[in-house]
Amino acid sequence: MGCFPCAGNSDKRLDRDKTQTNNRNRRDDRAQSTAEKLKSGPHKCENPKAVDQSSAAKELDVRKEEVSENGGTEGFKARPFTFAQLVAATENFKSEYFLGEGGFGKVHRGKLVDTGQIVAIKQLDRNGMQGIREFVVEVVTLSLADHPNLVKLIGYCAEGEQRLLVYEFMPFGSLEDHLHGILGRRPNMRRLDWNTRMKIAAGAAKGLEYLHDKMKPPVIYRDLKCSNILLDEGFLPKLSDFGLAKVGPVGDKTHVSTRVMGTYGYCAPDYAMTGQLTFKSDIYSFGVVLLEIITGRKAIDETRSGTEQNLVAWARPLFKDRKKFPQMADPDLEGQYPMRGLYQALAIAAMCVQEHPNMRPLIADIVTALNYLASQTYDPLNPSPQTSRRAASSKKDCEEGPNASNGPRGIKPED
Ligand code: ACK
Repeated sequence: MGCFPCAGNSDKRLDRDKTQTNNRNRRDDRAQSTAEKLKSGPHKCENPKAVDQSSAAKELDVRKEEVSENGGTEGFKARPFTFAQLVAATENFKSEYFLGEGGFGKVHRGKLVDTGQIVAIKQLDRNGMQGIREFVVEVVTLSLADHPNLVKLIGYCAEGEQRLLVYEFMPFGSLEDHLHGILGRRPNMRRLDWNTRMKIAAGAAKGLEYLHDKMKPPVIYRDLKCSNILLDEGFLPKLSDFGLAKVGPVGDKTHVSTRVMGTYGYCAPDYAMTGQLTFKSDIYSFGVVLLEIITGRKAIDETRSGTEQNLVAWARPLFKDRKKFPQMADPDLEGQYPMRGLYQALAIAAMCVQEHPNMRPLIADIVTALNYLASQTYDPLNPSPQTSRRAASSKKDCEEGPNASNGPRGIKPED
């Protein structure tokens, strides 16, 4: 197969005004239907709304005990809230505190009355049982996780029909906002510079590394995308929205069989086709995010024509022609990036979005490579002769593009 097919649907989350768009509809039921068209077989798409309600409810019952006991489970740190406390924190979900809408439901900024802490409160959309399952997964996953690159879950509310999650507030919004949305266009908000982009990429990779390599049991994120990378002060990135997370394969298993979920444009083609979820599915999504960071293009952009609509489909032929690498840099960078750094970042992205999952690198190697890139601070006023854009038009630098054998510290695809 060629690149992942992208039959004309896009992630439409452009800015806060458009966040009413329901992510659930976008999530890869589309990838699933595309995959189904290609391969009708055992992995039939279920309608998320038709998720087995009794099993979701059962799961909730089991988990609710863990959740409502608060502390009964080792490492469990989230705190229970009453609905009244969250109504008070948001002044009854005042519209001016509305931050946006994700796959799970609406998100409001709030201030906890007892501690004064500013928080983000996500309210489960009660129409979908899928949301209830996501609620449980998110509470359990985030309660057990503790890493500076994962958004902190402060608490939850499971009262009557109400399901809400309370997070630390991320004042700089999402990476999506900055790359493609209104924040990036605001006159008082500067475009992300190269150094910040590399720091964000390295931080997001560290969050993913924590899920894959440090959590016990390891977790596959399954929904890595720019709108799920939230930014703290200083542009510290944190992964959020763990509703689709899955415990990774254990023992000698290589994959988990699931129904295909995720977001169109970010979903690995192998996972979309087979329903077999692996850690490498996340690596593909990470590659798409990294490409967005470098190019400023969206994973799916319906305003573009033909193969340009799908970022990976657009990038693949360019990866083969190193003279074209500078064309891939975000025009908003206005040429202010280190050419060698651009090549190396593209090399990492190219490896991540390879079609064959085994050829994609491990997250630990990506972290090492991106840490190196993030440490190479680029000064546009004083670009070093070796890394400046002009110097890099030399043959030598061109030979260090994505097709060169190694990226920083020799990142290699898995054997
Ligand atoms: O892209 P945004 O500005 O960042 O709009 C979305 C919206 O809520 C739906 O997900 C925002 N959001 C989610 N969680 C948080 C958080 N912890 N802090 C700040 N904003 C958040 C997200």
